[in-house]
Amino acid sequence: MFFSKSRHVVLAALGALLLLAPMADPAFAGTTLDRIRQRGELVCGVSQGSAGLSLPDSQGVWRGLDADYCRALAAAVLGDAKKVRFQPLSSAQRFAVLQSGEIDVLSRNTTWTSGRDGPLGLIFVGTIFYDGQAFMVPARLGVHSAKELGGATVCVQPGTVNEQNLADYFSANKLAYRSVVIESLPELEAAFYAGRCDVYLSDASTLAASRAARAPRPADFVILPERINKSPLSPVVRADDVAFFQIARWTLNVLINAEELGVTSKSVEADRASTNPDVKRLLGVTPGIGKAFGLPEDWAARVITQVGNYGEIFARNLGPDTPLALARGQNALWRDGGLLYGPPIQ
Ligand SMILES: N[C@@H](CCC(=O)N[C@@H](CS)C(=O)NCC(=O)O)C(=O)O
Repeated sequence: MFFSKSRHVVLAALGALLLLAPMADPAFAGTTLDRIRQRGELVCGVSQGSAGLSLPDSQGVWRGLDADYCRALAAAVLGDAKKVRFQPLSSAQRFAVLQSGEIDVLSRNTTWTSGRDGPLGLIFVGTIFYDGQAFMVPARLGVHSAKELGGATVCVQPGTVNEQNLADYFSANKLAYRSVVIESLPELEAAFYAGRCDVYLSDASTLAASRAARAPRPADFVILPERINKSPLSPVVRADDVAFFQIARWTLNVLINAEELGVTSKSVEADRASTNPDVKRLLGVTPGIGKAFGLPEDWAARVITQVGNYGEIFARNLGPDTPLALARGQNALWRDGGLLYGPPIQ
């Protein structure tokens, strides 16, 4: 009797779960765009805090290149860059949370690799920042090259490409090492700056951010010159919604094209009167860019007005006037010797 009653309870609970499942899991209800519009905000997965990329300021406002990409996408799909809910995620959590539909887009210093783009049911939007992984060490060690790191203790976060690159680099160079794996970035950084490990391995931008924001004395730490991999950072969306993927990809392309064409947040209004055919298409004065993606013709104009072009976003978050003081380097436009190249809006 007890058994059959409890079995009924279990079956009823299962039934309720099955009924609720499609509603509970937003990934299965309509298109991503519909859900964003119904909700009235874009849910964007960011890091738990990396200066220049995604980090709340003293007022709690998220700042950084990745945070601004979320704003640009919100301006594209909702017409308002402010309609973003930022969801901080650890390295290990990020893909599962996107797969489950809890967030619409992951914009979180995530390296684009074949092992992630293919099998996870996810798709990478396009490179927003060309990075490379590097080692940071205390200056007092007197180390000038990664080749001198034999026998070092290395702090590394799980769920990152850093872990594998660490093993690959040390084995290729026949160097011994010991890894200290710490999931939470604040804890990892505390361990590194307290001297519990000799080396902190991550994307060079993350290291520069950490040193500027968290080192007790930034000058006491050196980022070694070697870049041990290519680390193209890209936003990520689910692969099952191609229309949303294309909006995400062309939002990035709009930011790059706007810089190429010299259209800035300040110049958009005046540029509507431009006679340059590329500018007219970008701003929707010559129609096409709206229809192509099922958005209003002025969506790109709103993105640029509200968030700026790629160059403005870079300067605001990472450039020489910020604590990170990064040069454009590979993230300059192709015509300036960098890798950024916006496919034509036509
Ligand atoms: N780009 C690399 C590393 C990304 C990553 O998660 N880096 C760590 C620092 S080592 C980070 O940003 N953590 C922030 C956090 O956990 O909130 C990847 O995609 O695997």
